[in-house]
Amino acid sequence: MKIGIVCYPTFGGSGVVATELGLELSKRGHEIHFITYSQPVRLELLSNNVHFHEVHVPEYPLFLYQPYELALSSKLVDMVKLHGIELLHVHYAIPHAYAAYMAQQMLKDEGIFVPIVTTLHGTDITLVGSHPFYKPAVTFSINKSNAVTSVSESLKKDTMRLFDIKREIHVVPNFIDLEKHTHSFTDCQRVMMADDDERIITHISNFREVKRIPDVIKIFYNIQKELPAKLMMVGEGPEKEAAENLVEELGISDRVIFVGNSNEIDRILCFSDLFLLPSQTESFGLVALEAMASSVPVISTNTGGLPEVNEDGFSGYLSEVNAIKDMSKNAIKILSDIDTLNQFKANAKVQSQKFDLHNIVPMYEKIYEDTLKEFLVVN
Ligand code: GMT
Repeated sequence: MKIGIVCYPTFGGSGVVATELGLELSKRGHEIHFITYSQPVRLELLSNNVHFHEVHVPEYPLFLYQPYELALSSKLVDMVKLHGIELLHVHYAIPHAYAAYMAQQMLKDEGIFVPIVTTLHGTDITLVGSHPFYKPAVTFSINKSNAVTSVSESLKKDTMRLFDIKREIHVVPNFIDLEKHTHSFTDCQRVMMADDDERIITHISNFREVKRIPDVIKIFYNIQKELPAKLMMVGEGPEKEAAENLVEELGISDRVIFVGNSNEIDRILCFSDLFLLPSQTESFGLVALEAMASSVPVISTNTGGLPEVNEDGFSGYLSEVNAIKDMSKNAIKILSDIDTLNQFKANAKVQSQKFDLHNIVPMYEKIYEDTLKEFLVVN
């Protein structure tokens, strides 16, 4: 099938899922066209089956905000016509589902029929999408999509609760390529990061408020009082500067390493002992799954889709949002005894196998086939 994929091409989880999905679909014989405003960060190689088409938004002084949706809709129309794309899969409803619907209507006028599959990822529904300023447009574009998927049961429930949804939502959990996270000993450059007796704790995110970055630092502060440890802070975002200040205030600058954005997440996770994700909300927590696939147990909050990913007392622990003491205590419990740590590491790997891409990507293929069939019967 010829599939157009629209996503945010950045380090965020929705872009990562869309990119990994496109790459796996291409291996399974589909022709994939990424249509985004820049090349997705995880898309390294283009090939006969993987194409990238950039959406340009020319600047014009009259506009305070450049009309990205308009440029995206136009690009979708052009690419569908040029490459014979049979289906559009848009990730993150805002504004992708809306732009895809406009493209679909323009194409229909020319006798070309292309169904839209929309995948809801998280804040497109919760923090951003349900805001009164966006809600009517988001409701409309979800209802007008030809198939809708959400990345967790929890996100599906939130969508049904927050919007007036008139169609089925299929839950297709995020997935992981387990082979990419299976390391040989030589891949792990642990010695460069910490002494032998030190535990390495990692946090990876886009440093937005929802990630509760100060909680990460406070939990680490409590851990390092009990045992030798280092904290790796990976990513960039608005909360980073405040995080650096807090680290300095607490006098732990020599034990916290800010790495910035990285395309080598698997290498960092390879030498990590524990992952911290104390988010306010998280529809799934893809990064927790990436950690577990690298045998790294997860201390997370018990919010949104996280309990569907991280099994309490098995792959890590779940605590209430803001329960810094509880998360510190659980982290220390895992880290202070080597047998316990090794058991949790093994469990984390086992838990990640539930999300093997070989089981999940066919769920998307089935949705594409059914949607295309139904759509062509109606049109
Ligand atoms: O919604 C966001 O914050 C952005 C989005 C992204 O593009 O990174 O993250 C969401 O989608 C990810 C992939 O499905 C999920 O793993 C994240 O949990 C989810 N973020 C939130 O719900 C806060």
